[in-house]
Amino acid sequence: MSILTILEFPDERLRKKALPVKNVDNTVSKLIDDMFETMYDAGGIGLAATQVDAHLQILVMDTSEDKNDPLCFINPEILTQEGEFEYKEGCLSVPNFYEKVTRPGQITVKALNREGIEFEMQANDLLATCIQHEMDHLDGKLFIDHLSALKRQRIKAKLEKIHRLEGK
Ligand code: GNR
Ligand code: NI
Repeated sequence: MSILTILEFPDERLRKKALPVKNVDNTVSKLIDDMFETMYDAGGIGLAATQVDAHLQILVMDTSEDKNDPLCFINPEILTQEGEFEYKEGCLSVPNFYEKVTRPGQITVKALNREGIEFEMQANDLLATCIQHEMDHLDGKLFIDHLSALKRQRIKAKLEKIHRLEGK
């Protein structure tokens, strides 16, 4: 397994739209293993393939306290959404910035698991937020796109400065 490099805003590759996975083959399995290792190593609760410059519809997630409940979603689709939930979100691709975002608070999602078997799941609150945050990545969207243009611009300027100083 390997730890992959996580792209950081404003990298344009975070704007690419992910394509559906046609076959859950060994290449996809290896990518999923590497995504889990990368997510756990970075201390995140979710990771989308887009963030590691793989433009396929794959998400990994673990919102459990003990980091022992790995979830994988391939070609996810939201079937229903209801209610509202507000959460102070962060993103491994927008490091060290946290802002409140309101999203639907109860969703049902359909996806393939890592064996390629279709499943449906209901999710609430933090898990629902995380699934929607990750699905946004597959669509080239970031949580900061839910904020005002002014806030987004400030975050962009600060990250660009940090990247300049770090020589990224
Ligand atoms: O680690 C993460 N924490 C988080 C907190 C609130 C809402 C969403 C997230 S996902 C984020 C990891 C990440 O960037 N996934 O794309
Ligand atoms: Ni993110």
